[in-house]
Amino acid sequence: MAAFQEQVVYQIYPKSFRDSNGDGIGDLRGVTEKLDYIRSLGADYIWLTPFFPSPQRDNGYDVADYCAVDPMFGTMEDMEELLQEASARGIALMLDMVFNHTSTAHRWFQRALAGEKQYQDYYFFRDGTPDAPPTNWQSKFGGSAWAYVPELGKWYLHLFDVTQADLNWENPTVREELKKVIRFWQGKGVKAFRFDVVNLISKPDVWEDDPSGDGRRFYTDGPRVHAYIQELVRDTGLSEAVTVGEMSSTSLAHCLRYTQPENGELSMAFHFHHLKVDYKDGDKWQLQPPDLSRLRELFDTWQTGMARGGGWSALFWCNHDQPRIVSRLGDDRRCWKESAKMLALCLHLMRGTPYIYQGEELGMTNACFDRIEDYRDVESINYYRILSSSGLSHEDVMDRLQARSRDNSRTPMQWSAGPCAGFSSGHPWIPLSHGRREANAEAEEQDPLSILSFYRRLIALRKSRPVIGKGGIRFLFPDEPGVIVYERTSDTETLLAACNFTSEERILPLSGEWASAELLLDSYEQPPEIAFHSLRLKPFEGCALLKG
Ligand code: TEU
Ligand code: CA
Repeated sequence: MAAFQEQVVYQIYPKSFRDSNGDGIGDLRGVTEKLDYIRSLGADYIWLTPFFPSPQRDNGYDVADYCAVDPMFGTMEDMEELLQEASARGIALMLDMVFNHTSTAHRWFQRALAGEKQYQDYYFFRDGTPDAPPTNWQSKFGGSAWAYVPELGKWYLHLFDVTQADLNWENPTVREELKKVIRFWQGKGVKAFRFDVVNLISKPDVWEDDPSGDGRRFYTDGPRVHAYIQELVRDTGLSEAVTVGEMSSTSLAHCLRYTQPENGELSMAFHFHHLKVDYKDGDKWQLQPPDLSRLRELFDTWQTGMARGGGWSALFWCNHDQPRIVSRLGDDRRCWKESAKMLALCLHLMRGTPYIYQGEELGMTNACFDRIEDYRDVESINYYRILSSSGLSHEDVMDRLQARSRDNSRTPMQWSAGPCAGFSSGHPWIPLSHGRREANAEAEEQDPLSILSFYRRLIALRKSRPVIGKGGIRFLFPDEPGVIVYERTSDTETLLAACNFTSEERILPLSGEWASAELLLDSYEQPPEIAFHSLRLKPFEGCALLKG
């Protein structure tokens, strides 16, 4: 297999991907059924989000047993079959290790609750009285990050839901337990891993209030995080594997350390700054139109900085926590196909390993739920309550959920225009998107101009043009509003990607040598106009040119 620089990862949220037995819930056999589809896309890895036994408070990110399969998703035999069938098609599986916290249903936590001191040390339990949590830190899903257990007279820390208790990595026994989990899956042949919020695992030595924030400054990229990752990687031979860490609110300096090969940490990192340009004052729940200058600047800073320091990024627009990108930065009404393709081109030709989230390759749009009862996500439901009680009207809160809810990306995968979009023969656990239904695999499969066909071409291009995986990167036109243009270079060729993120035409001055360049891809059917000294981009047009 080629190195991960030339590869592409396809993310599957199994609950919403394909239901093989009609109970309304996607499952592992559903994934196996669709392997040929993923192969035809050209993806090398499938990142499978958690399918482990779980109370499903956070759709499986609340893990109760790391080494088993939840019956709602199937059996261990189904998992083994999936591994085998994927491998027969040259596809490797990437499993999702949620090691910052366990579900409170995990037996470790249950034994802690039963009073076993040894297991209390697996978590952060602190003595106290019900009126005074140890710190003022806030949970990422709203409310205090501490929960009180009256029977024990103690508080425990949960940076996410109250049923997701943070693990105490300071305790060497915890670190050994987690290594056993990696070895268990390696024993089944798994060679790639994603680590959920792994930059939050090292908590500070002293617990203190955050005078102006939610506490993240104390535990984000915490004091011993690099040492813990290095130890985990070294002791489980993970340097041979492909690994990616999800880095919440991180910094460029830390991402370099997480991913520079000589540090013995991870292959690559997810960082999120580019997905906050439509957060007003950095607050996810306050809407503002995307700040496109900021977007360009962030890509420049991170791409150039990671390249200079020899780090590696996971490139992504979409995942199971993010709204659909075509609804967010594109125009899903008037320029649906063109903007979906432009966004794909812009991301895939940058320096890093691209991730495609199920349905993104079809141009699936946001859910557009208009009733609170349609939402399933714990964060959305919590924030409905929090925002409503802050005095906002029902309509205002619903607008914010429509724009920001994680359920936007969790609606059933659209396989066809048929009943239930071909996802299930039963009643799906979450409603279908009210957005575009023509975004479906059956309709796009045979259409050479579909978004799906465009993704296939982009992936094939990465594999045939080493400059995409290996070349340097330089951003151009810093002052041109609403466009992102960059150049990728190797010793022998130069690729130019030019993307218009606006609904107006943009004309860019371009040096004469590009007039004779090869047009590799364009988000429109008609190629762009390349006059001798200018490139004219239509609304949401993206194009890639190559000169030898
Ligand atoms: O997400 C981490 C995370 O902090 C965000 O993506 C979060 O969902 C968002 O900022 C809330 O606004 C990871 C998983 O991807 C997510 O699904 C889990 O809920 C979370 O960790 C806890 O395990
Ligand atoms: Ca099922």
